[in-house]
Amino acid sequence: MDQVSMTPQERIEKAIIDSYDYGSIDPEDLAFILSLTPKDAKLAEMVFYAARIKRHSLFKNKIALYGFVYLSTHCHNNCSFCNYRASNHALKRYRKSPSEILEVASELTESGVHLVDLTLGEDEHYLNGKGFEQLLKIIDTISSRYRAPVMISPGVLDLSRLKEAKAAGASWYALYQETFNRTLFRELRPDQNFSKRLHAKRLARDVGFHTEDGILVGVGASTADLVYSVLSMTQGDNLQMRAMAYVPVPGGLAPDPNVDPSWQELLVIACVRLISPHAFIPASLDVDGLAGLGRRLNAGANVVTSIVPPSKGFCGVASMDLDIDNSNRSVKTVTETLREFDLEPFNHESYSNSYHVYYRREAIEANKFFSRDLPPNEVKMRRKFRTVFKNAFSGLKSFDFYYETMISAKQILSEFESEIYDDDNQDDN
Ligand code: MD0
Ligand code: SF4
Repeated sequence: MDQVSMTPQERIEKAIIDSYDYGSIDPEDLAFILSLTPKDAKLAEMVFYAARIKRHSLFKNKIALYGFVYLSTHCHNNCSFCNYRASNHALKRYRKSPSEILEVASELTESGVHLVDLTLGEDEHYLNGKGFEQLLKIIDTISSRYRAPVMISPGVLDLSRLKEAKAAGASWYALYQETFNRTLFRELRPDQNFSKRLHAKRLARDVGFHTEDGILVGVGASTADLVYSVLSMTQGDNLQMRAMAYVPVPGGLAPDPNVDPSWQELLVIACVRLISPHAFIPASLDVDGLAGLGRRLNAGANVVTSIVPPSKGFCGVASMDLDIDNSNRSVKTVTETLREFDLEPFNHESYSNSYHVYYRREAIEANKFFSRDLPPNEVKMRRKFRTVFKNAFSGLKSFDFYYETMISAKQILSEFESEIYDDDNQDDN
């Protein structure tokens, strides 16, 4: 059956089954999913549901929590979507001192975050000379003394700085491409080099970093652009991938009137989960605060990012102060929300073990379903998921039926849990 003669449900089923069979989704089907609107909520829920099952198959009900330290809001760049662009003279900027940074990082790790994300604008002070050495010391203290993995998000770094940061103890490098359409990229990140930015992530992986890439939605990308960006990003060997809705900034890029960016963000999250089930995918508190967390988790995210302690004068990125000083961005409030969705934070050891999912990815991608090289559990799990979906979808008469299937799938999930995790070394108790 070609895509044209399919019903919308059939099309989505095909995309989901393809994601199991081939680890990818046809561009046309992806375009169909990414252009669903809030009016198509029931169709979208099929995608979100499949994304949750995929998340569960690799991560169970465990979610990672990342602390966020925006240590300097000085920046020489002029990104049109960003409050901290150099041309925004209306903004009061700050540059925190090493002791302020360490104080907030230690508070975050004590509160239970799994990782500390050190983010800064492209600030000459911290990226050169003495400032960079201070930054290296900070990385070293957090990773060795506070024993927390460190992510750095300092913009494009050259190879020697990447090596130094890695040697100091950083393990993650985040650098968002925002779009893979180069024309749009020039509008978003004027005077920056698309290829150099992409290459920096490759260099980072070469020196041993895990990398994160990201797409910004609601900035005027066509559906085709968005499809291209999702497919490009998921081919890029990133262990973490995100979508973030554009929060309009005063005097900056005008928001795209044709899309609801927070909604489209959910669709991208779910599609990335289907294509790259092993990925860490953030639900950021930075866009819609705590209130937006549930729907992002429902779409298949498995990391809560942008946990920021209150009353310390540290900002977010997309939203500068949303939910910070009311303490809504804390491990405690986030954990309460997780519970409402039958989810809970990883314990710290199982968080580190969860990386192994990534290292099996190559085997998974190369061998797909039926290879004998896959661990027996993996083969079993994949066969079983596929059957569940086939059965659920072949009997699909109406959405009511679909919702019934969802309930019985809960049952099946708990069965998976024992099967997949029993002898698979990934248990975390
Ligand atoms: C977030 N505000 O996670 C942060 C930021 C940078 N690595 C991350 C965009 O929402
Ligand atoms: Fe600077 Fe980053 Fe903002 Fe661009 S997005 S202006 S690099 S802080």
